[in-house]
Amino acid sequence: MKKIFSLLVLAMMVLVLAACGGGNDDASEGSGNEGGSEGSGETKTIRAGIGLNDSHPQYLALLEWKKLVEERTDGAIEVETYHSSQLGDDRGMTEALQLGSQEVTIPSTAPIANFVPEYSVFDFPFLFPNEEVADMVLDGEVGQKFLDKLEDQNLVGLAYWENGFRDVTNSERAIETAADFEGLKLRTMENDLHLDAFSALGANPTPMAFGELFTAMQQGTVDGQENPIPTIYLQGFYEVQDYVSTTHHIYSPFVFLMSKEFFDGLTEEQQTIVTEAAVEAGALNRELNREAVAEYAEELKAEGMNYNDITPEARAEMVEIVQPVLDEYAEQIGKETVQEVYDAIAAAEAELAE
Ligand code: KDG
Repeated sequence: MKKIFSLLVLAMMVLVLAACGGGNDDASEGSGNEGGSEGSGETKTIRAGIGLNDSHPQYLALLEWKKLVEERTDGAIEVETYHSSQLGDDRGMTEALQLGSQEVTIPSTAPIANFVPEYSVFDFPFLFPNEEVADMVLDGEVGQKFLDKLEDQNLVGLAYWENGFRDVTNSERAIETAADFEGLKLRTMENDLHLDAFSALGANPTPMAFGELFTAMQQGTVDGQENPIPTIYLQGFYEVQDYVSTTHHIYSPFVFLMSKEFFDGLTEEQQTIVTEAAVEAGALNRELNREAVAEYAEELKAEGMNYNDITPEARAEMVEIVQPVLDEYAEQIGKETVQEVYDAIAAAEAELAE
């Protein structure tokens, strides 16, 4: 009797404990803490990882986000930042968010298409005519609709940041026309549309995590790659590449992702704080990135890279060559979804032209 009574008391105690904070243990293992300023007072920790290095506008803006979140939550949320693929590659980190073993990552839309196939539309070559139109579409209704699609994947999209217009570098030749892609071993992000588009252009593309890229170029495993100018300069690609050609073939948005489990564990006020801070720091990311493009293009020339722009005719030829690939993906993604994006782009262009 006495024994059962003490067991009951014990069970009661465990239940009471679980009710008022047991989750923390679980939380501390993976998805942050339940408490926070309004809650139990325990600090919640966010591990935020990216692939690019600590001099890239993406990381500088992430540090700004950290500052805003820690200030506005009076330290109830602490942010640990990791750069240079320290926590893994884009796909691995996104999976870690789904599992709740990491809280934040900011990949390009290309790897996200492996989780939400509709995101491939954002990587349609030559889709966005310029950054202003991209901002209007991504920060508008269509952009929000795509962020909402992430919830089914246990992810929350807080904002769009900018990777930028992607250009091609390689160690073989200048890309003047589509024919210059012939047989070029090109690294691409892990995205089937990128692979199919570069195959259609005659290149020999291979998907690879960002963290492996520099070594692959150094060892000649690949002849080249494609990324925006700030990445080409700040990651030191000019040390292992001779040619940079401003194809501007894809405008690459970043998506600021948070683990849904962690986000749902925040108070409403904290959810607003992390989201508003992601939008504000995103504006800084875009500003720094656009300044960096102009500045670092000159730096690449100064570093001895052979720098060429492509003509509108050459770009039109590339658009024509990849169009059948886009038609195929539009079928897969859903023509309505693709048309919605095209309509939003046309509306933004019209508004800017007024
Ligand atoms: O931090 C983001 C990077 O991991 C990645 O998205 C960079 O554009 C990129 C690439 O080519 O992998």
